[in-house]
Amino acid sequence: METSAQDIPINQDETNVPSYTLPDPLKGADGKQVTTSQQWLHQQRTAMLKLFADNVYGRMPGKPRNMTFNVTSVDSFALGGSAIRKQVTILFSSSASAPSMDLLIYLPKLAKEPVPVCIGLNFYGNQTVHADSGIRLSARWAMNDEQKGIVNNRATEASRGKDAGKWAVEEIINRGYGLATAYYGDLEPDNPEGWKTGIRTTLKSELSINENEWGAIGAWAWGLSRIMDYLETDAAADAKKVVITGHSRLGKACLWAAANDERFAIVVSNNSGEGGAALSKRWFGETIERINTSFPHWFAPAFKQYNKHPERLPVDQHILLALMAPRPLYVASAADDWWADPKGEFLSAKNAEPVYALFGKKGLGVTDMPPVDHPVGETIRYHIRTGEHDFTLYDWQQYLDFSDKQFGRSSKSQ
Ligand code: GTR
Repeated sequence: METSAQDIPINQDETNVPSYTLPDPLKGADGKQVTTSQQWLHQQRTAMLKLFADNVYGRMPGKPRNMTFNVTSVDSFALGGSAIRKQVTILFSSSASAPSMDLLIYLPKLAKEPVPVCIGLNFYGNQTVHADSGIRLSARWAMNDEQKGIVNNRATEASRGKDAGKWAVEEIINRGYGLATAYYGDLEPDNPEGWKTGIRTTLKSELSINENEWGAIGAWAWGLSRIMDYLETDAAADAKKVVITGHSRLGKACLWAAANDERFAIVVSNNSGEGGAALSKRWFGETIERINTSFPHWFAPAFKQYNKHPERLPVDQHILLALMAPRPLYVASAADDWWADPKGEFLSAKNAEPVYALFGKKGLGVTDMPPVDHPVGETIRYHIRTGEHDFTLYDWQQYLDFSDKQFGRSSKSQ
C-alpha cells in the first residue's frame, strides 16, 4: 500500500532534532579543500550544481531557439498615473500557437533611466496580483480556491486583486523599482498530471529533454530565466539589476533558477522551506519524504531515493545558497511557519558563509538566530518576521532596503 503523506512522522519539537552532518561545500571531488574564489567559480561551483541537478531538481535545459516577445498592451497611466503597465506574451517558439507565458510588468512612470526590476512568479494568475482592471485574466488551469476567485479550476473576475497582499506593487513602484511577474501555471499546472500539458511535454523536443529528467520546480525555474531573457530586450529595465524572488514553493523555484542563471543580481528567498532554503538533513517540519509524497511532481525522480535516507544526499540546501555567491542573498522566515523550519533556513544561510568568505564577502555576522523582526547580515541577510507563512509588506520593505544598499541607491523613494 502506498504511504499517504499524513502517515509520515513529522517533528516540530526542537529537542527531538537528532544530530546530522552537513556536507562541506568546499571539499572538492579529489578530497582537497577549495581555497580560492577562482577554484570555486571554475570547478567546485559546476560540480555542486551538477549534484543538485542529478539528485534533487533535475537537469536545466537552455533557452528555446526561437522565442518571440509579443507586447500585447501598454498603459502609460496605470496605477493612478504612477506606473506604466506592460503585458507581454512570451512565445516559446516561432509558431503563433506555441506554448507561452504571459508577463505582467509595472514600471515607475517617472524613471529617467532603466530601472532595477523585482521578478517572481505568482500563484493564481497575473490578475490576482493587483485589482487593476486592465490586467488580462488568466485562462489557464488553476488550483481551486473560492477565496481567491478560482472556480472549476479557472480564474473568475472575482479573482482580481485576490493575492495583492503578497505583492506590494505601489511600494515597489514608489521606491523606483519595476515589477515583472507571470503565473507559474503557464509553465506547468501544479498537480501530479500537470506535466502532460505543461512545458515538460509541449517543449520536450524543442528543449531536448524528457519529462522525467526534471520536475515542476525545474520548469517554473526555467520560466524565471525566460522572464530575464525578455527584460534584457526592454530598454526601460536595467537587466543587470534584477532582484529574483519567490514565496514558498515559488521560493524554491527562485533559488533553483538563480543557482543556474547568474544573470540574477540579487536573490531573495521568502519562506521557501523544504527543498528551498531549509536544511533537508535537519528533521524538523516538512521532510524530503513528506514533500515527495504530497507533491510527487515537484522534484526529479532521483530525489525520491532520499525519502528515508536524507543522510545519503550528497548535498544540503546551504550549498544551494552558496551557489548564489558572491551575489547578495536574502533568506527570510516567519515565526509561526514551523513547517518551513525557520531555524533550518537560518542555519542554511549561516553554513553558506564560507563560500562567500572566499570572495571577501560577509555573511550573517551572528551565530544565533536573531529575534523576530531584526534583520541581520551583510551580503547574506536573514530575518524571521512575526506572523505566518506569507509574503508581507514588511518583507518587501526589507528586500527593497537591502537591494538599495547593494545597488548603491541612496534614497528610499525615487
Ligand atoms: C506547502 C508545502 C510547502 C510550501 C507551501 C507553499 O503545502 O508543503 O513546501 O511549498 O505549500 O507553497 O505555500
